[in-house]
Amino acid sequence: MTVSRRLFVTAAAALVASRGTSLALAAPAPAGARLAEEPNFRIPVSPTDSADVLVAKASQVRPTARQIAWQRLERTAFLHFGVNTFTGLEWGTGDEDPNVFQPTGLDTDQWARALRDGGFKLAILTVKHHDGFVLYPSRYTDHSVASSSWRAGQGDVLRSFADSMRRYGLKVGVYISPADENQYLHGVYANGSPRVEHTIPTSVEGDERPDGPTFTLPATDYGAHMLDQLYEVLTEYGPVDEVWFDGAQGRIPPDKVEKYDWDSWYTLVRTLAPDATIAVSGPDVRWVGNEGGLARENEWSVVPVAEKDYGRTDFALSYDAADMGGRDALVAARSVADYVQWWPAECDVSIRDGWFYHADQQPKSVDQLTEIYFGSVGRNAVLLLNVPPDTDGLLAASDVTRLREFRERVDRELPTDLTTGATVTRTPGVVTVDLGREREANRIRLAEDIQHGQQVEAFVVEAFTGGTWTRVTTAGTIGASRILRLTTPVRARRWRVRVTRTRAEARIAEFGLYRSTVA
Ligand code: FUL
Repeated sequence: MTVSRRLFVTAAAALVASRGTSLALAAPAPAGARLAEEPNFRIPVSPTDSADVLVAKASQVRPTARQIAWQRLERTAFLHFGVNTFTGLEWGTGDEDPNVFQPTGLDTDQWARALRDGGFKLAILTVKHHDGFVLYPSRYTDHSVASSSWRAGQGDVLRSFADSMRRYGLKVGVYISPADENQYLHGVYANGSPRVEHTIPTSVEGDERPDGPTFTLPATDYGAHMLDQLYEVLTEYGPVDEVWFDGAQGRIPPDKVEKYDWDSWYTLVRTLAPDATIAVSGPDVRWVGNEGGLARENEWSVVPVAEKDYGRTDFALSYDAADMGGRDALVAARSVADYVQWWPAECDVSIRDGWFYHADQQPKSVDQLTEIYFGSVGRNAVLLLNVPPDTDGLLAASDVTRLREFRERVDRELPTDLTTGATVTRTPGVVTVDLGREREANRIRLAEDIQHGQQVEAFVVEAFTGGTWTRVTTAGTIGASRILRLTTPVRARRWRVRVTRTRAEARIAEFGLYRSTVA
């Protein structure tokens, strides 16, 4: 496949370049081809598909390996930190004095310890928010930590963050805001420049970077700026597991619209960070549709999607539709959907009212966080809880305590699984456990083996009491993780889950029973 020194690869393939070798990626394949190596990740639908055909197609959709790994994380954290931390704003202006950024006590190990002790497996840093201020010294902007007198312009929050997270066993995620007020003020963002081929990374005078892969990708001036920054972040800070792009526009005048070069950005990410999920303006992870941390009662990971500008996956239905992937939703979306796609939900919510730290705000209570846990992880979604560092560069003591209390509470809600060591019998659609003696339970945890898709539409949990199988509770979807709470504990030796409606063969991977010690 090598033609002289050009390497032609499908955009999803990893490109490994030896030092001193400059390799160029050919113009990216269209998004459809990009995903071709993951054939069941999405399946085309047509307006003439019947309800049964749509459901059959949805049942054939499968997650990618990186999506399966991501869904297992369950608890992930967001860290909103930047100039807004010091100006008190939620959305910055892009013309801030970089010198306002003075986190004199920055201790990212403290962040990592608190998150680890809270049960979090990955953390996403706002490397760039809408103001355009970046938390590492970038070659491509002065609106960065390097322009602050903090650490004499030598500070690098991204470096400290990435090192600390890995030291404490957390994965690393980066949020790079597509909207960029500072680049707008510099006439780069939404400047009407044509989409033409750019060589990335853009060469900079005096650049002492060792040679690495180069890309030739279509982009506007601003699109190339994003590519250059993504390149820096993804080549100089170790492996990244989640790249977070949102859809917000910041305060940029509404008539100044930059049409983002999604296909080129995705190509770069897939090549430089092949394990990274691209969320939520991305193909791998979907915004749940609210910022309250709550998934739908029945949350589907297979949903109808529309392919928008330059390969961006978008909602076929409204982002906050009450039903996103049920039979009715599939039918309602068929005239506007291009595919049914594995696009699992991420629930982002802040521990405080704002995303950035404000001294007058308080963290949510343990009860609130627990409701969020059951409403997200308990409903087939991943929790993305924001914990904002303060002006010292530390997580507030109250938040650190709350994170630990939250973890302890979840541990008490779901202590030892009573089915450990139980006799398990499986028949089609039914899993029965015999605990050996009567046990009392009031929490039930279920999971499908999502390697085989998401299939269950309805199920009932029963306990053998008084000589007969008695209904304990009933619900709809399961997916990667479903947790049900009983208001009154049930005592029984034999328990079973019986799937009552499914799209294809149901494969129950987990059926756990717990006695919460909270109530
Ligand atoms: C949104 C942003 O506009 C908010 O400021 C925040 O970063 C949230 C997580 O995403 O799109």
